[in-house]
Amino acid sequence: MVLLVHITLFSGSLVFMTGMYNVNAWTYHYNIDSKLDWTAARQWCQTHFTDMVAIQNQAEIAYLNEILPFHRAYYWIGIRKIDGHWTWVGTKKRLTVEAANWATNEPNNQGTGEDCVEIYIKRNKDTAKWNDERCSKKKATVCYLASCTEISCSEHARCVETIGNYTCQCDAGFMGPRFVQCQPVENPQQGLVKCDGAFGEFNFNSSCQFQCATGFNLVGAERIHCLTTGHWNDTLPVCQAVKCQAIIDAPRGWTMICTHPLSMNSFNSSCEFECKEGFELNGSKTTWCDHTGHWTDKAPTCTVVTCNPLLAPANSSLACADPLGKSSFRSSCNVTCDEGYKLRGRAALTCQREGNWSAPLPVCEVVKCDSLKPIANGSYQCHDSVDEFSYGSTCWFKCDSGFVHNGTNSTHCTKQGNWSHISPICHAVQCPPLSDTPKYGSVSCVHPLSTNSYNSSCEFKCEEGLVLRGTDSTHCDHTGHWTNTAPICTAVACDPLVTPVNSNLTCANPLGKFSFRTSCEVICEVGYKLRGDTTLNCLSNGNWSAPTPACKVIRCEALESVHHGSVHCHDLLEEFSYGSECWLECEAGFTLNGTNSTYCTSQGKWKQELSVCQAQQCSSLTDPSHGSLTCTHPHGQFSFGTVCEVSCQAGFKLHGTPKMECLEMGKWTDTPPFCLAQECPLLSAPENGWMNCSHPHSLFSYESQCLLGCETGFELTGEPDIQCSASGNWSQEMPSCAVVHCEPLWLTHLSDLGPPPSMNCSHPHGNFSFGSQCMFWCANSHELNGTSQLVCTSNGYWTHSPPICVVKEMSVSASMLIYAAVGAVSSAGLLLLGGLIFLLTRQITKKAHYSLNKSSLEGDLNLAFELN
Ligand SMILES: *[C@@H]1O[C@H](CO)[C@@H](O)[C@H](O)[C@H]1NC(C)=O
Ligand SMILES: *[C@@H]1O[C@H](CO)[C@@H](O)[C@H](O)[C@H]1NC(C)=O
Ligand SMILES: *[C@@H]1O[C@H](CO)[C@@H](O)[C@H](O)[C@H]1NC(C)=O
Ligand SMILES: *[C@@H]1O[C@H](CO)[C@@H](O)[C@H](O)[C@H]1NC(C)=O
Ligand SMILES: *[C@@H]1O[C@H](CO)[C@@H](O)[C@H](O)[C@H]1NC(C)=O
Ligand SMILES: CC(=O)N[C@H]1CO[C@H](CO)[C@@H](O)[C@@H]1O
Repeated sequence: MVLLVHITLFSGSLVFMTGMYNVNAWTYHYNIDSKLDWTAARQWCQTHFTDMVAIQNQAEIAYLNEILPFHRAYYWIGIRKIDGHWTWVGTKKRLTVEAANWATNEPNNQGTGEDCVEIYIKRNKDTAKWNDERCSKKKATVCYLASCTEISCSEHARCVETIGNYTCQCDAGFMGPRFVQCQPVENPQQGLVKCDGAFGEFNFNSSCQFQCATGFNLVGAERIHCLTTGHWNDTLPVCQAVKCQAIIDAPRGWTMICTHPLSMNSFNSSCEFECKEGFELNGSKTTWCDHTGHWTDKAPTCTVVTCNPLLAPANSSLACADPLGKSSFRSSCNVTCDEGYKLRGRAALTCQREGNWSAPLPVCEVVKCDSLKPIANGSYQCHDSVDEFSYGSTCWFKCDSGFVHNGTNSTHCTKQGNWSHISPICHAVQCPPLSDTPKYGSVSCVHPLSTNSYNSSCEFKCEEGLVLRGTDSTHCDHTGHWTNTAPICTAVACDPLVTPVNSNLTCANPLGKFSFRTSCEVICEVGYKLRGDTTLNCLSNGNWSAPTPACKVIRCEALESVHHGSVHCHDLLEEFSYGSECWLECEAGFTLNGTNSTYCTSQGKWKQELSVCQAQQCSSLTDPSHGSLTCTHPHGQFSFGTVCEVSCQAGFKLHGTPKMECLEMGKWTDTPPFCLAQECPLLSAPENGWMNCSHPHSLFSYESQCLLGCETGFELTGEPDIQCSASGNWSQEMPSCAVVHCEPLWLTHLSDLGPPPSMNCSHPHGNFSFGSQCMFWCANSHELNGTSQLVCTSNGYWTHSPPICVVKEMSVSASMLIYAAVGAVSSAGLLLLGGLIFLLTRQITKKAHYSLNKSSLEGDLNLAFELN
């Protein structure tokens, strides 16, 4: 018999972070009716419930001890020895020391095969403790029914059974409905991080993998994991630039400039090398720390710069100092030339930092003497040991025939470049000076070389008129002697001279009386002049230079008679000759201008020129205004004999004598006349008008012009302007001002009209003219239709149309008045002809023209007034 005891302990409440869920609690079930071995017991539990009891804590033990009834064989529980270890069969977990609840001295494994465990429920000793027993023993069974089901807890949570309750425990890394989160991770400097996980980046169970850029090493963990605690399992790694070994720069002769963009001597650091002055870099100029931590290039070395080795130039010696090495930077050399040689270029050379010498290699040239100039009248010959005219050359001199020298015969070029002796000069061989030049003769010599020396030659000549006796030339020969001696000269004679009349003769005779070179002078007496040459010379041909001269009296120019005058003279020798005196006299009406006498001088010229006779001068005249002057001038402008006549322009009249003459004493016969404008009759303004005049010359005379006008109500008869003509007449009759006329009024009565109105008019200037005023009235039974008063205006119209008379309070349509008017123009014309007298009067009476025949109406009258 199986007794199933169902114990419901309590309804559990599971608390999640977000809420509470009511679930059924787990339950314990036991079987005390049938005792079963351990395997059967477990089978029973598994068949009817979940499994054998698995003790989890002391509370549970105490609880079981309390609720289970006592049984002599006690109860199996779900622990068994497997492979020598006590193991919970439900979970297959080993029993831990802490969880063990063994009775005293248990497990003792009495006998063998005590591999199963019982619990002493309600035992006196060791109650609720455990004991190991053989599994084949039969005992009571205690089972449990799990309250946890698959749906008890959500994903990532474990359902934990408790007594009468269960708990949902989140799996590690989970927290209620969320994930545990770690601090987000960012890319490290110069690196990359890649994070992922089943539950999302940076969440529990995610991991991050780090990687560094080229040239950087990762320092720290390559991968980190997000722990259930929300922390990363390791610190964040960093990327560190790869390091290169520092370059040792001590004694290698260069300087280095490095840049370290990342850190000292690390990836991307670079260095530049430079050698000292005069040194050359061997190797790379730059190096760079690459991503592997090595410098791309080794540090270079510096070697001294060398110049091309020098060889001593020809004829010299070379001495060098080499502080840094043979023919290297700072080496200096000196070139010294051998004796007799001269340096061209620089003697001192230094090797410069670029590897070149400071100057080109000099050369030693042989010392030169000036080249010898050719010797005049001589020659030389040289022997040269090195070069022409240079150190070691020797030359010998020689003069041409007829020449000698007084120096050394030879010279040589010294090491200083000078000749040991100067070149000699070859002088021509000298003759003695010529001692005897001929008297009255001359010597002319040619000295091609020097005075009186070899090749000089002389020619002898006698003066003109002298004759040579002997040889005429001589020559200096190469022995220094003249070939001939000098000759002698003799003179010729002319004919003797006779003294001319009225003169004196004086002669000079250097070579004898009247012979060659005699010179005679002829001088005339006062008042006489020489004709011919004054000096006569005896020429070399025996003739006189000119014929014998004569003395003649001095004459002046003959004086001719003068216009309007006469000349008189007194003579000393002859007429108009030296000593003659003359004077001038003028006719009446003429006067002398200047001196009146003169005389003939010894030069044959008149002392003064005789003046002329000039006509007497009158005052000069000009054209009068508005006139002109016409003159005749027989002896000059406005002078004795001039006649002038004045005439006036048109419109002007002459006043005075028109003709004038200039008299003998320089006075005019009359005063000059003048021209006055022609006068017109005087004018005055017309009656009832005005006048405005302009007078260009004088009042109301030629070219005066007047503008005329009338007062209001008057009209001008004629043109408004009037001019004074050249003949002294006005251009028209003087116009007058006539009054303006209105149409005369008279009344007519047509048969079917009423009586005409009565009228009384006043006429201040004339009938029905400017200023006339008419009054109208009607008979008792009638009254006026229209105005009672009409006035004649300045423009010749009435102020209104005339009125008519109509029957009082009766229609006047049946009756009609006709007013007739005669043309105002024709009546005005008649009035003028009548000379301001009102001739034609037409009385207007009540009855006079009551009936007019039809023809007269049509011919002269209008049927109705046309008033404007
Ligand atoms: C069930 O367990 C939870 C959490 O362990 C607790 O808060 C609750 O009170 C328990 N319920 C009972 C009925 O003991
Ligand atoms: C290293 O140098 C190179 C070339 O100059 C440049 O392109 C690169 O960005 C540098 N790297 C770093 C990390 O500075
Ligand atoms: C006359 O004429 C002159 C010049 O034309 C003018 O200045 C002046 O006013 C005039 N006088 C009259 C009264 O019209
Ligand atoms: C016309 O008028 C004048 C002046 O007013 C008056 O003397 C005269 O008597 C009048 N004549 C008639 C016929 O009324
Ligand atoms: C006066 O005359 C006008 C026309 O001239 C006419 O129209 C008017 O009727 C007349 N008046 C009377 C009272 O007759
Ligand atoms: C609790 C959980 O899901 N853990 C997983 C974490 O990630 C590894 C693989 O990376 C899995 O094997 C675990 O099961």
